[in-house]
Amino acid sequence: MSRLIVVSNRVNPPTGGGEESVGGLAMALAASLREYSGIWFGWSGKTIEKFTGHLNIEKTGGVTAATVDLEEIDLDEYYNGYANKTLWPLFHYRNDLAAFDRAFDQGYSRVNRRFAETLAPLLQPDDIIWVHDYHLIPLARELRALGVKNRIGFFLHIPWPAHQVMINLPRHRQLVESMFDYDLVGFQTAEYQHAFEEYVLSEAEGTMVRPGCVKGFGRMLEVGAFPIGIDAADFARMVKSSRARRMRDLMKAHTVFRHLIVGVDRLDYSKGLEERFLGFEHFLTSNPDLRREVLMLQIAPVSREAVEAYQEIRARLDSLSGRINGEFADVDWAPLRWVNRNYRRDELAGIYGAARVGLVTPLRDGMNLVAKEYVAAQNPDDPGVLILSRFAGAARQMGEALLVNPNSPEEVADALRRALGMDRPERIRRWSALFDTVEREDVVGWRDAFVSALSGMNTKMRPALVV
Ligand code: GDG
Repeated sequence: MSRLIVVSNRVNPPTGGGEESVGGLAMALAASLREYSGIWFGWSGKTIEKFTGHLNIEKTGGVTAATVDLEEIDLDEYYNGYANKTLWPLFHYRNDLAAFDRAFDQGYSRVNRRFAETLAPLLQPDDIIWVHDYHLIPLARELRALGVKNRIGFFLHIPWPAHQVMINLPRHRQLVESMFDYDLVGFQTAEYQHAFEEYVLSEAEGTMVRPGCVKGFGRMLEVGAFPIGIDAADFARMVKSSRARRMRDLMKAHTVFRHLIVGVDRLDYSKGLEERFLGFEHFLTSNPDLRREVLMLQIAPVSREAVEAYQEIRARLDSLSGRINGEFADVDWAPLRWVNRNYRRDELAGIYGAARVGLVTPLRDGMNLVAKEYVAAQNPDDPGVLILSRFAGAARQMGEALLVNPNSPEEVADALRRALGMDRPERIRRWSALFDTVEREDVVGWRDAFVSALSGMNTKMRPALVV
């Protein structure tokens, strides 16, 4: 039997204290590895003056973490540079924000090579390697160059853009060709998978060998859609915890006679926060009768602060929230609470549980786990309503939500009005269907589907040994 080696940019094993780091990928991987006790390899989050390739090995919460420190310049060029100033905006259709800088490109290749050189000596012949996300697209190529013959899979957590968007990337062929060194490439939805296939057909002399197998650059590659889920069982446990209950009671006490509308997102331009605020403003303007019956809470812990676009969005939202409160607030009420703090997961569960509406309106999102967490936190007898962007991968699985175009303030405002007026039987009917999906298609199912497709067998893997 094989060991499972998970590779991602950051390694954040759970601390067990509920204070895990923010971000969908970290949540999902921690949950994936807990059961396998596998090895999680990646960057430590620390920098050193000169890269040594020294491995820090630590066992936390049932997960063996093997991490390396990177140099400051690696962070600038690879993490803040190519990953977050080039690929992230481009893959989220923000070509206007994408920086194309040769130094970023070189830093990206260098760090992928460093990761490969550090990881390769740890590998045993029958290990299965699962690489995650846009930071590490060429990792398999680097590993193959070192003679690694293991099965290697890749999962992209963010959207794969349409062909015409993708070709804005200088040297896009080189990047995509490197993906053919994987045995399996997974996407969040069939739509992203098809966009990838279309790229290969148009740009790489490609053909479809059969559904799920594409030929390009003269080589074959298995591809598939593996929609990620949340750790539904763990979330259900957390919803019942005393901290979650206390938070829910606190929020309820703060919103007596009012409905709470909640948004929870990393502070990121892809999450559509400005458009969401404008939609809420439109709702307040066009529904004077409902105005004083609502309170919107937007939690948005800051992220990627070293990237200018992220500093700018915060300033714009500060001013927009000031304008909305300035216009509508009264002596005893302000419509919008805008908070940049990071909350514990159990507290978030309590906040979701107190909210009559979950407002999840990204402009583009690979999946969006907040939508699933909101559903998982509802009281089955009196659930809230999920308003979800059509452009989140989650919309493909969550058709019983109120689906909206996040760019349209009218649609967002109409959906808010509809959600607030929805009777209990309809809320229960929609929520039950959503909850069913969230529970059935959870993170464990996602992991098992990907790993068994990659390994070509359904057997459970043996726990990894500490190296
Ligand atoms: C990427 C893709 C894809 C948020 N605020 C706090 C907090 N969070 C947690 C949420 C949720 C996670 O962060 C965010 O996950 P998302 O899926 O919504 O978004 P990304 O971070 O952009 O994740 C995304 C995901 O990868 C997985 O594949 O779904 O499309 O962009 O779990 O609860 N957690 C805590 N405090 C906060 O204040 N503890």
